[in-house]
Amino acid sequence: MCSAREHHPAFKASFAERARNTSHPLANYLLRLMDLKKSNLCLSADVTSARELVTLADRMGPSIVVLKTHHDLVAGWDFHPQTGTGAKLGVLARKHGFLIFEDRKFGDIGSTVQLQYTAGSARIIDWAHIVNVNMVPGKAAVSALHESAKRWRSRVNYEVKTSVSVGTPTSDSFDENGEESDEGPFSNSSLAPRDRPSSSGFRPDYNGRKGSIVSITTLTQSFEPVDSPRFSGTINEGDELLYAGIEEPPWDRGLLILAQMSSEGNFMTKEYTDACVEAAREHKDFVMGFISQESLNSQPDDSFISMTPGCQLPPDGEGEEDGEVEGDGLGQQYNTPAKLVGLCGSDIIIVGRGILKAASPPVEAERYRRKAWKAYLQRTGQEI
Ligand code: 5BU
Repeated sequence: MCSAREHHPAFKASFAERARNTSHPLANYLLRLMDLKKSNLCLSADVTSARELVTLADRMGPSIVVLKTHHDLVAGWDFHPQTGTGAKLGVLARKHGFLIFEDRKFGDIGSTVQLQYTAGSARIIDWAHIVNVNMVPGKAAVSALHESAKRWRSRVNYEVKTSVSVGTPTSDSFDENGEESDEGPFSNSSLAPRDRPSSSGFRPDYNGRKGSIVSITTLTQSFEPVDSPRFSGTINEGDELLYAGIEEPPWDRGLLILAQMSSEGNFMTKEYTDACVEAAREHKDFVMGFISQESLNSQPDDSFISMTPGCQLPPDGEGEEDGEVEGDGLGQQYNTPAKLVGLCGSDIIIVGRGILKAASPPVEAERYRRKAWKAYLQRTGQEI
């Protein structure tokens, strides 16, 4: 089911060693976190209410290194940048030591994916450390997301204070070129992502022509450095803790390229997968790895992380490690952590229903964590 990659140095290297050879700031952080927490488990938090999601993240946080979300299937997602669901997950991520991965699978032209990443109600880039891209539209989606992440990174540790005054419009208030930022045509491109004004007194239309003028709003901004995005919402005071033994994650965002899928009969050919690897090498300081069914490191200096969905264990006690696991009847196929991590060289297993549907999800998460970690130790020849 997977082509062996054991000849690549990363296959046998410990996560700590790989961290030392990885220049990507977030990949470096994640590998060190895995080593510290003895976990290579990502929980796919596919629950349908924001309340359940936040509770789940808090309960499962101790076992995982990545929390994977699909924000668009969550009812009641609160979009407030400082107190909303993304910010709450951020607090829990710092408390338990995990990264947030929004499994958004961007798959459109460059300009659209930039807007989907940085704008809209969700402003995914503000709260998700990691996102992924479906590269079917071509490599431009990767470079466009990279560009957005760089722009966001250069502004993010400045909080913007805005003061708003309303006055008479003047003709030179308009951008005659109709230039748009990656946050969208109606946004003020000079503002940091976390504190844009919600409305302005005029709106150029999409062609850059002057819109109708109601009044003109003048914004005065001052930029104040901040160390980290602090949550100021309703989570208990005591929850604002930091996971011990490692610093907070860097501001640098990471991208995973969707190189192979777990679903039966998917159309991701070898040619497509190879093109994903090529794109990753072209954007090494942004692409941290792949969603794939095996390690895709092949050139000597490749140090990409492979994260793998389609993972389940047979029930406790029934040939736990080597047993076959049936698919879900809707196209999903499953393999065990032993196979994915031990044989195929995957680094992180992504598990949803295998954990979520268990009688005790935290106990089951620990069982998955132990199995996936054992497979990693065996692969890298470390003592169990
Ligand atoms: P499961 O309950 O463990 O089957 O959930 C798997 C999750 O991983 C789910 O959120 C999928 O959307 C996601 N997934 C996947 O299953 N297979 C893939 O190839 C990719 C994502 Br990409």
